[in-house]
Amino acid sequence: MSKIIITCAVTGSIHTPTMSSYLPITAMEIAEQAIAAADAGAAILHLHARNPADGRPSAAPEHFMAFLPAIQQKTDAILNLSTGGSALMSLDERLAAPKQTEPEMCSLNMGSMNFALYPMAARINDWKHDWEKPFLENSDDLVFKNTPRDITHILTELGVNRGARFEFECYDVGHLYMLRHFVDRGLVRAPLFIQFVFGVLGGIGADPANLMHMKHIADKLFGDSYAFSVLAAGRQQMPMAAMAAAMGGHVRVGLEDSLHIERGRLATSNAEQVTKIRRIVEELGRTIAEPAEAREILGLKGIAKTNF
Ligand code: KMH
Ligand code: ZN
Repeated sequence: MSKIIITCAVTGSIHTPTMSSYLPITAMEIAEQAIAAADAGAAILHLHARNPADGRPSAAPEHFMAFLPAIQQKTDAILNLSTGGSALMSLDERLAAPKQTEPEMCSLNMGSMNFALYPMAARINDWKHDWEKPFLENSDDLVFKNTPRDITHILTELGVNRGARFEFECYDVGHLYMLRHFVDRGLVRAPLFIQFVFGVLGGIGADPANLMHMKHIADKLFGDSYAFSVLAAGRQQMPMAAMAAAMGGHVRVGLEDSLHIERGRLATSNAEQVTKIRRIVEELGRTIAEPAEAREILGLKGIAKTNF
């Protein structure tokens, strides 16, 4: 089995400040936690920005630029910018920072879908900020829009024109077929890095049988021209990542996907989750990839060609 790439998704746009005081919000918090996660073994840092005033998800280039240089000065980890942003943002908003900063890697969501966060609101009474409750509750009538035209635009603007490679986020089996369609159109080339995403309400559930099936279909569609990684949102984060590691896949952890380190206990940092999954994968006999090795596996253009 090849070396295992640990991705850490540091803050995301799903969780809100009330849910955990450990969720990084300001540029300094995001940078500190990202650097510590890299030091703990994450080769890829998957990054979103937030408005430091109230923790609201942001895609503003100035919010990204407040932490990207600071992180890259302290680590050679691969900085992977989200193009998903949050479902409330327009595609232009989502792409402003990656277009300007030209990262080595970006996420790319392979289909439009429901992205229902509202069950999380039911568990909270006291909110830190006014925006949080409606943000979560209104996800019952929100489409996370990633049409074939959107995907084509991202592949062209960031991939063809700026040399980025992608973390293809596949939340269901149909998204694998959409990815194959883009391979057939010549807009996507090997080696593919496919993130199997489990446990988002609107996508496939976090169930071992579903991981087997996603892998089975990906094997059929992409043969040996792809590598897979697994993220599971919520409490199945670690078990599903461990299963991926045992199957020869890569893993993603981080507070974007789960706020917990174990049942009933909040993770105190992203690094704590990275340390835990590193311990699990090493106990399984696998070796983690350093950033340089991950760049080689993924065929990235290198830090020198970024613009931050
Ligand atoms: N939050 C994850 C479930 C993106 O940033 O493009 C998916 C994600 C999407 O990371
Ligand atoms: Zn993300």
